[in-house]
Amino acid sequence: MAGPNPHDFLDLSALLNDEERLLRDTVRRFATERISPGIGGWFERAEFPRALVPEIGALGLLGMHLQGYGCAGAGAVSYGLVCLELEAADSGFRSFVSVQGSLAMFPIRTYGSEEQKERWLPGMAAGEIVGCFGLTEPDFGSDPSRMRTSARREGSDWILNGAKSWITNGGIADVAVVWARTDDGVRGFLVPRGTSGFSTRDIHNKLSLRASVTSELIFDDCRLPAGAMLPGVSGLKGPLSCLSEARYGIIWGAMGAARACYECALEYSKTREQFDKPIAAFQMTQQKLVDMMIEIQKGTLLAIHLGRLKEAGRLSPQQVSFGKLNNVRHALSIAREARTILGANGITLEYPVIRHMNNLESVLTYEGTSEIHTLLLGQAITGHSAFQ
Ligand code: TGC
Ligand code: FAD
Repeated sequence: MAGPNPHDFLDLSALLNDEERLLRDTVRRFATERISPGIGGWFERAEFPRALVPEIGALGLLGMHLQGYGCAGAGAVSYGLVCLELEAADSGFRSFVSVQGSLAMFPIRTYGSEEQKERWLPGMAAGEIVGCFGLTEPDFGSDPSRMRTSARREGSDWILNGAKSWITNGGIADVAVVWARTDDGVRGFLVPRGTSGFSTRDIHNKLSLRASVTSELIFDDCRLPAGAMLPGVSGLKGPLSCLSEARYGIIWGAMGAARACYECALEYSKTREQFDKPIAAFQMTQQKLVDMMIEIQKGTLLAIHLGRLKEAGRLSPQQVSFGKLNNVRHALSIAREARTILGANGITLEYPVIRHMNNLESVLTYEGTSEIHTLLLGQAITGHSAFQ
């Protein structure tokens, strides 16, 4: 009898239904055929291939976990599998899908007016309209409650002033979901590209997530009509609820990046020979590969469990923090170990490992740093807040 599959040791595939497996295989094929051949070059040239966005839309992956307005209404595990397969190619593509679906479309779907939903969502689902999410500011990252960006009333209009930083898709977005302080607490605004007083500036010289656009958003007396505000939510719970959605996708995505590193290191170790033997035959290499494989299987099992809780409407933000913290830090350590197995070859873009490793440094920081998620969990188990 054949032993367990080195690529799915615990047969986690058996925990998925036929529809989920079909979706996973379709997205894996798309990633292998359409992303993997170009990714080394895009990363090196710091390019995001926007031309692929309508293809991703045509596959039904944008806002896929939302209902109506051209969205697929898929389950949480399906959405997670998509994140995993895209991030196995590159974190930049999972980032794109997270921002578009969970951070831009989700607040419009959940908190938007009927007019806002009809205006933006079908085009965003199709990949014809790109969105971004502006919460972080130059001086306020982990603590967005102190944001300075403000919106004040002038007649029925809103006047937006301030700046957002580190915004994924900022420079290519057709619409920005921007969170600003008002007399009525934090509110969300939909700011179309081209609005007078709104400009963007891309952030260059990144050594991580190079195949992803990251930008500043600048608002200088930017005038918006009354209908630009999201009517359905006020307070920080608006943006924080979006973060729960996107963080959920990262739980899965991180395992995709980790899997790509493990598979690359496993194959490399079987063909690279030193001291007259494949390096896979050395105990220390096996220790590294086994530790990677175990953490990937555990992290993927965790993702499936959290996905099923989400589908049952029982997933808490703290459980999302558990998954994000655990899976991203293990993915980063797997990428670093895989890099050592590749020796010198591990530092080139000829192999995916160092690209994933560098990308995961951003993934560890964005959507709540590992320290913030540790504090959220610490608060959940002790009852004491240690944020300040
Ligand atoms: P706190 O007092 O705890 O909460 C304020 C209100 O929000 C509610 N809430 C949530 N609601 C839904 N989901 C969540 N996850 C929620 N967390 C909190 C909370 O119940 C409360 O509601 P109410 O009704 O009582 O007002 O807020 P705080 O100011 O103490 O903040 C807590 C803290 C530090 C955990 C929060 O600020 C935080 O998570 N900071 C990290 C910031 C962050 O993650 N930024 C990410 C920016 S976006 C990004 O990185 C995109 S990268 C995308 C990519 O490319 O993939
Ligand atoms: P800081 O908050 O300044 O933190 C610096 C260090 O201090 C961290 O280690 C942090 O954990 C630690 N720290 C802070 N407070 C505490 C505390 N109370 N206790 C212990 N340690 C603490 N933001 C968006 O709004 N939209 C986006 O689309 C977006 N995309 C991004 C894309 C990329 C590539 C990157 C790198 C970031 C992106 N971000 C985005 C911003 C991201 O969310 C922030 O970088 C993140 O929230 C951390 O904020 P900061 O960088 O200002 O770090």
